[in-house]
Amino acid sequence: MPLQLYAHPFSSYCQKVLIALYENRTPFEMRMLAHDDPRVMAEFAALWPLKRFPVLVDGERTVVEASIIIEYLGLEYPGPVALLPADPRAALEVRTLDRFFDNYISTPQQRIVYDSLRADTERDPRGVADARALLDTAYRWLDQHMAEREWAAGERFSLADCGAAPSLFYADWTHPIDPAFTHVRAYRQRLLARPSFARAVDEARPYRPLFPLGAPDRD
Ligand SMILES: N[C@@H](CCC(=O)N[C@@H](CS)C(=O)NCC(=O)O)C(=O)O
Repeated sequence: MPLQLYAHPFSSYCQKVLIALYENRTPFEMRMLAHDDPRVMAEFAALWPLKRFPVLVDGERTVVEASIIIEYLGLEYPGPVALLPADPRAALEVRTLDRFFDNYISTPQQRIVYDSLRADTERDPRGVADARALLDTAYRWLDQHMAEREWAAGERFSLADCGAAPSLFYADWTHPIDPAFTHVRAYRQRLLARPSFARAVDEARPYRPLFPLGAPDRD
């Protein structure tokens, strides 16, 4: 049975895993999450009651959390691109950067988007302001961090870049990266040029009208 990925092409955390799958040309079957397909939605809810996607199914095994899925793929289905270095200390650096993109770029970005979906009476202006301030601080830190490196953890494309690509992509749509942060903007462009992410972005293009804040007319 092929690997099955319960996912949606427009989701940032799904794109994170798709990048890893595409980097290593790992075969898998997409179980597309769509509200007009209750059978897939029910399978997904039964697999992971927390209902956060993506979810990977490998035979009897269910793997959740994008970073863990990518680590699992590296262990069970290794390919030419090792997304975690074999050296445990180098791997710590990669995992640190991966946490940075999830916690300090993706999380505040999602907070702003989810807030926009609420009724006016349930909005959380303080939470949104905090999220925007956190993104500004994270962009500033990342700009210095990326000043002299090609990829987030150094010379090699890694798990951290899988997370960075969609999180910076949507964060810039949600809370534009100041032009002064030239290194962050250049890094975002390098990520967009990476074939694995370019493919994920292309596959998600038809869903842009779904972006709650209104997708800009650019990548
Ligand atoms: N910590 C999870 C986060 C996954 C996540 O937030 N996925 C979003 C889609 S990008 C989701 O499930 N959203 C549905 C919801 O929040 O109810 C991971 O790393 O996989």
